[in-house]
This record gives sequence, structure tokens and C-alpha cells, in this order.
Amino acid sequence: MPVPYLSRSRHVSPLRDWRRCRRGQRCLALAMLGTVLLAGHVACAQNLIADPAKVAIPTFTEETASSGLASVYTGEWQYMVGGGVATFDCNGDGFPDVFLAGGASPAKFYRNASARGGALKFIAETSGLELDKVTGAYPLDVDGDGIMDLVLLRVGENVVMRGLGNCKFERANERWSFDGGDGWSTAFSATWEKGANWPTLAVGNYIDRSKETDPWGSCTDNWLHRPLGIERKFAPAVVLKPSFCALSMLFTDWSRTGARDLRVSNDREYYEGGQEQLWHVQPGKPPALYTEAEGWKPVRIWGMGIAEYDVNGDGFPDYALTSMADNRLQTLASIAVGGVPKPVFKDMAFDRGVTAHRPYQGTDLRPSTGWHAQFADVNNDGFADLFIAKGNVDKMPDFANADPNNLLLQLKDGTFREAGGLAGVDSTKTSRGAAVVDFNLDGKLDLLVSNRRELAQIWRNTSTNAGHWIEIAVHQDGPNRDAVGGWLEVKRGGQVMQRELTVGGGHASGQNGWWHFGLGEEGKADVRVLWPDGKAGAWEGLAGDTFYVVERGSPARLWVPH
Ligand SMILES: [Ca+2]
Ligand SMILES: [Ca+2]
Ligand SMILES: [Ca+2]
Ligand SMILES: [Ca+2]
Repeated sequence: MPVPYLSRSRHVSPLRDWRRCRRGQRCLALAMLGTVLLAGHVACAQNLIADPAKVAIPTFTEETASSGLASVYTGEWQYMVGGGVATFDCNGDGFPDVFLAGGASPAKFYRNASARGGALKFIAETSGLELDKVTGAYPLDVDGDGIMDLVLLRVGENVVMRGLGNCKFERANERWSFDGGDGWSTAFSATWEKGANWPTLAVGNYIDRSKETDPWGSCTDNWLHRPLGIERKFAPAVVLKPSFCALSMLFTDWSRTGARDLRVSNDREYYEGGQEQLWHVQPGKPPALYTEAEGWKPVRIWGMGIAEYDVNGDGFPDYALTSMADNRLQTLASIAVGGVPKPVFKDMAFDRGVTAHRPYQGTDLRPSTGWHAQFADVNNDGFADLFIAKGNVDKMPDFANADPNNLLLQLKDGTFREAGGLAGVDSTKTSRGAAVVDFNLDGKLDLLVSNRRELAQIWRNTSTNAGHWIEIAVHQDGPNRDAVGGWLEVKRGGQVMQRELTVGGGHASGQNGWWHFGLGEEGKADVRVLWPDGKAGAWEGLAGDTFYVVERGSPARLWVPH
């Protein structure tokens, strides 16, 4: 199937804007925000001309009103962060079901009733998940029984909810000896440490919630919940000191050595002497921070969300970090040939055009506030795109109020260009969490965004110019049923797309289900799994535009939605 391209002669490209500025054309300094100077960052005042880059602009159609979803993330100070959504299939039909955190209001669960390729339809159901004070949620099959469980982050006690089947859940803190604490939890990730038969959970906690009048410097401890020996429950939590008001966490094999370390993105608004963090989390050892002696370089941002993808194709994950004003895109500074890289990251957000530091349209030129970030190939051209949810914390005067969400399309040269407006997802509501997920199983990724004090919104991807695709579910026997920590490799033409199977990151929002890859003009792909224990599955030639279930030790099985 050919992939038609649209030219966008009137499109305003921030990336071109930057490049023109860098060529010395007339520019104007952008902004002071409080005492913080956006050093070196300028915005071009000129109108723009046609960009020769070609990329298929996707089309999204908002279906909030007809979808059946009606959920608002409510609450005052303690809900200024959070606002997560979780997507997972809890009734075995392959269609992702939806959980929306409600903040001060009860959370809501919706069963996905969409027809394949049809309009997005959801039905509110009582699931047992309807707790209040929920900030975010991550699906995770904690007990490996093949039935999805859900970790609820809350203001107050966190709760692990055990899946019972058919989208019913029950509290399992006692059963699994999980200490939910009493903090203000805002970040989560999970991994299976080597040899473990039970997951390790990291929970990030924010400000001391008793200190509303003077919160600065009151960041509370993040917790690491490790297995209790072989008992298939959690040991008492270990504190991760120091903690700096985490708003996103991600276990990730950044070095490709099989070591799944913990990245933590922290909000400088409230920490004292903090920075971004990377923890060694190695079996049998206490967690330990990577140090400057090891090469780690301090970075201080208003860290809100983490998204991982191997953007530059070097086989190592890159990390988008959302913030206020400039967002980051970190990549390894150097990779020793045949050696283990040092944890030295450099930023490539500017070069790649993903700083996304202010609204790309409208008249509000104050800096942006970024939250959930997710790499996803929304036009199926084989190049992962980047969605960023945007929204003011709460009418902060130094930051944009009309702050449209970003949809940054990756071009063939690895740079990105903004297409939120052209694609129709440029909502200026006060967004927080999100999920870029194929809700109607037509191979095109749809979009769900939660908003503070406003209705969550959902868009169907109605593109007619998208490329081929493949969606894959990965399972193995044993406790780590969904092969968390493994990698999926999809080869199309001469390019191998590599993707780590992670749980965590984003902003208070997690997804479990089909791993989606765009294939561009290739109607087929070679696919293999690198399992969490490091063993490689066999390459298999699979057809595009369809679904496969890969069970370890068996050939990939074609799956067709009903
Ligand atoms: Ca379902
Ligand atoms: Ca389970
Ligand atoms: Ca793409
Ligand atoms: Ca879809």
C-alpha cells in the first residue's frame, strides 16, 4: 500500500524556526520566567516558508462526546500533579479497557465496546477500582496468573488491585503484604529482578502533603518494594534516599547489559539540592545512586514524565523527559565499541526539534508545561513519533494557559516536526496523563488524554494515509508473564526497530497490551523477542496489518479481533 504524503506549505515548523534562527536571521529573545533565563533559547519572529520534508500527517477525530467516557480529574492542591490513565485488557477480548484516575473524585473504569475499526465506544462498569484519591495507575500482572492487576497511586494509601477476571478487581495489599504508605504518590515502575519470582515495584512520592503552606524542600522518600525471598509477596519497603519529588520513574536497561536500573525524573520546583537520578538496582544489593565518578552528570529540570525509545537507532534507549519550558531528549554521549557505556547522557532535544518549550500555535507565547510523554508511531511510517500532554499546573502566570498538546512527527532524518494542530489533537485543556493506544484494533494508534478539572478526551485515529503496521503481544511462562524487561525487535527493510518492554514512565499513566510498530511501505516484517533472561527467540517472518501473540517456545500465533 503506497503511503501518500501531504505537503504542508503553510505549516509553521518550530524546528525550521530554530534552524533559521541558528543561521543568524532576525530573532528575538523569548522569555524570562521568574528568575530563570531560558539561556540561549530564542524564537524566530519571522513567518515561515514551505518545508521540503515530507511526512504523512495523521488525522485524529475527537469522539469524546460519543465515546461514553465522562471522567474529570478533580481536586485542589494535592491533585495538581497526577491525573493518570491506564489501559489494559481485562476481559480477554484483546480490546484495551480504560481506567481513569479521578483525583478527589472516584476513579472510573470503562469496558471497551468498540467494534474493530469502528467508532470508539466505552461502557462504564463497576469493577472494584472505583477508589477516590487516585493520582495514577499502572497495569501489571503482579502474580503472573495471566489476569491483569493494577497498581493505584494515591494521595494516601497506595493499593494494589488483583485482577479476578472479567474486569473485576479486589484489594490485595494484605494478600501480597504490600505497604501502601500514606504519602502523595506520583510515579511508578516495575521490574523483575534476575531470578526473582515476584516483581520489584518502585513508587515515587512527591511533597510532604501536610506542608501546603511551605512545601519547598519537603520531598518525601521514594519506596522500593522488593520480593520477600521466594514467598511471592513483598518485603517491607526500602527507602530510596535521597528523594527529590519524583513525578516519573522507569526501570530500564539503559546500558544493554541486562541491568535494569531505575531512572527517576524529579520536580525542581520543590526539591532542595536535587537532580535527576539513576539508581543501580541489582539483585541482592541495596539500591545505590549512580555517581559523578561513574560519569553521571547532574541535570535539574521540572521533571514530569519519561518516555523511552531508541530514537537514533544505535540500539540503546533514549529518554524524553518532560518539564516546564524545555523538554529533554537524552542519549548516551558515547558508546565504547564492544564495551559497556558509561551513564553519560547528552541532550539532543534541540537538534531533534523536540524541545517543545512553548505553544506552537496561538498567541500565548509563555513557556509550556509538559506532562505525559509517549513515543508511538501514529502514522505507521516506521518512525516513532512523540506525544506530549501539556497543561498549566494551575493558572501559573509565568506559563502558558492555552498550551496545546504536542504531536511531534519523526521525519526520516530523525528530526521531529510539530503536527498537533494539523492532526487535530491540539487540545488546550489542562492535560496531564495520556495513553497512545489502538483502542479499536485497526492498526492505527488512538489517543486518550486526561485533563485537570475538565473531561478527559479521546480521539480516534482516522488517518487514510497511514502505512502498514504490526501489533504483537509477548508472553512467557513463569512469574513475569508479560516478559517485562525483554525487548522486541522488528526488522523492516534494512532497519531494525528495537523496543524495551517496560512498565512505568509517562506521567502517572501506564499501558499494557499490544506492542505496536509502524511498517511504512513494508507489508511484512521479521520479528524476534529478546527475553528478559537475555536469550533470543528466533526471527520469524510475519505478515503486516495483523496481530500476533508470541508465546515463548512456540511460533508466533496469528490473532484476529472478533
Ligand atoms: Ca477488553
Ligand atoms: Ca494477575
Ligand atoms: Ca511516525
Ligand atoms: Ca485505532
